[in-house]
Formats: sequence, structure tokens, C-alpha cells
Amino acid sequence: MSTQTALKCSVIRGGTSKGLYFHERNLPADVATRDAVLLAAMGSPDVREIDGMGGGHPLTSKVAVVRASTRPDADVDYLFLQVWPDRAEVSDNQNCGNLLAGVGPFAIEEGLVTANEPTTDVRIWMENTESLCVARIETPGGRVRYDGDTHIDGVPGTAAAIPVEFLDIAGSSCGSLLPTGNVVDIIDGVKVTCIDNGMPVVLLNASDVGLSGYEEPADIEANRAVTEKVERLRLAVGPLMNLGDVTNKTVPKMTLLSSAKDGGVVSTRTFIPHRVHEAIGVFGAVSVATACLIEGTVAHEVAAVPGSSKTVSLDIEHPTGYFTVDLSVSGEGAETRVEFAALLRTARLLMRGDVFVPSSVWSGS
Ligand code: NQM
Repeated sequence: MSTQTALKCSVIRGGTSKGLYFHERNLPADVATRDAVLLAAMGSPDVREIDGMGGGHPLTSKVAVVRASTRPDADVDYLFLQVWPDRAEVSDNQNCGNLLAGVGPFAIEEGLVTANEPTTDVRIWMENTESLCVARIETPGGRVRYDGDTHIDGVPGTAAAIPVEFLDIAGSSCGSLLPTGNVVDIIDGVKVTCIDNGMPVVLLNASDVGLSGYEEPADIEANRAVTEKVERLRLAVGPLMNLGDVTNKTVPKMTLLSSAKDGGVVSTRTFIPHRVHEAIGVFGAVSVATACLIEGTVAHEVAAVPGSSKTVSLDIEHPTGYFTVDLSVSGEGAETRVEFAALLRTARLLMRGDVFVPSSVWSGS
């Protein structure tokens, strides 16, 4: 008898992240057992995740659990799980818009959604934030097409575009777009804007923590004075954003802002929350872009938003390029409403097969 249990899954690059995608029925139903299986599958806890599939970084230690939806407005449900590389913890307290990009292709490959010709709209219920999106997948001949000519910064080469439209993500984690009720707050003497348009994000000027904002992620991570100050702010702000004690949570994200220097509207460095992102998260970018349109926010002050239109396409600069967000808002200040948010991602199926975990973790029955 084998001492290992095999679980069917796919490895997919979704946007600038990579993870294991499971059909829900192939995982244990009990949450504690499921999490033990995922930790074993990824090789966590271990900073290198050497005994598993994880890549030793939060962006490559991710899981998507997908199932057919029972909701009338959705085709599939998607649950995002962050497997911490360095501690034995699996967290469902945030969404991930990058892994989201792989959900449509996975759903079609698994037969959860029937492909149309030449594209298939997959309506995805995002369980973590109880909100809906539509991803358009290229399916010529009824098969998922991965190759194409769309480049997204942070991923080498090009692939088929996956346009994603979000229907109602404002306040999906914190209860409202500006969860403190203010466009700015002063925390520990630092001016911040707390916003949630799909991801709880705290925006502050890089200069307020002694940085230019153009440093490399590794250099920021190595600066203890900065990382400790940013974490102190995060812990103080969490409860004000209705997130409770965020000590062991992956939210809020902390985004340091500075003037754009490569033709975008604003430059960013984002703590997610303890590593510094090599690019920026999808919902993180949407939240930053939204703040750029709201007068009085820290982002609005530093951003170079062209014109006064509230329906815009904004290039958010990050360490490896830009993230373009299409956005429409109405209203002013704390009364701002998000009408529309959309963006482009790509994804690629890398492997399909079985991942093995010790039978002592789960026998499979
Ligand atoms: O903000 C990183 C990523 C993410 C999450 C993070 C994401 C998002 O780049 O929607 O995509 O902020 O944890 O995958």
C-alpha cells in the first residue's frame, strides 16, 4: 500500500502569481484536514517549501478551489487560499485577482463550464469577498487558447488576453469603499488613506517612512526600520478598517506611493503584507487606482491623473512595470461610488496531474 495519497490538481500561472487549482470534490471536505493537505502539498512550513510544490514566496504559494456554482448569477465558485510559506497556516481572509485569471481556463478544462466559440464568458463568484466577476476566455474551436500577443508586466513573453470585469467589489472586505469614513486619517503621525475596492489597502507617501518609493523590493525588505514602521501602522489601522486584529492576517496591504516616473499616474511599492510585491496585486491595483480618483486622498495628491474625467484608464507603476486599470466612479470624497472596474490578465496551464501528500496527513477516504 502506498504511503502517499494522490490528489488531482492543475498548476496554473494566473497573472503574476502561480498556484495549485483543485476541483473542490478532490479535496477533503473537513476544513482542518483540507488545510493540512494543502500545507503538505505546498511544503509549508519551510521558507523554501522544498518538500512541496510551493515556491517559497507568498506569490507562488497559492491555491484556488473551484466548484460548479449553485448561484443563478454564477457559473463557478472560486475560493482563494493563501498558504503561508514560513508558518503552518492557510488563510482565506483575502481574495486574489491574479489566481482568479486561471479560474476560467481551469473551469473550462475541468468541464465545469461549456466553451462557446470563439470566446467564453465565465461568471465567477469570488467566495472570499462574496462578489462577482466575469472573465472572458478565448476558446476557438471550443478549447482554451493560452497563446496570444498580450504582455502583462511581471510575466515574460505574451499570452492570450483574459479581460476581467468586476461587478461589485467596493467594500467587499471592509464593508465600505472608505472604511474609516474618511478620505485621510492620521495614524502615528502619518497621513494614510484606507480603501477597499476589492482589497483592503492602506496608502501612504513613501517619504513618510523615509523612502524615495523607487527602491527595489529586496532593499525595502532588508530595511528593518521601514518594515517595522509599516507593520506598526498596519496593526494600528486594521481595526479601524473593520478587519479586527490583523496580526496574523494577510490584509490590509500597505502601499507606499511616490510620483510616477515612467509615464504612469503614480508609483507604488506594496507590502503584501510582510514581503514586498515584485509588481502589485490585482485588487491592490484597483484599490490604488480608485483612490487616485478621489479628491483628498493621499493618492489623489501624488497622482498625475489626466483630465477630470471619472471614467479613465490608469497605469499604476510598480517595481516591474505598469498595471492598467479601467475604472469609472461617481460622486465625491467619502461619498464616491464605483461604477465599473476592469483589467486584463493572462494565464497559462503549466501542469495537470496528481500532487502527493503523506497518507498520514490524509488517507484519501
Ligand atoms: O490583490 C498579492 C497577487 C496578490 C493578490 C497580494 C492579488 C490581488 O499578486 O488581487 O492578486 O496582494 O497578496 O497575486
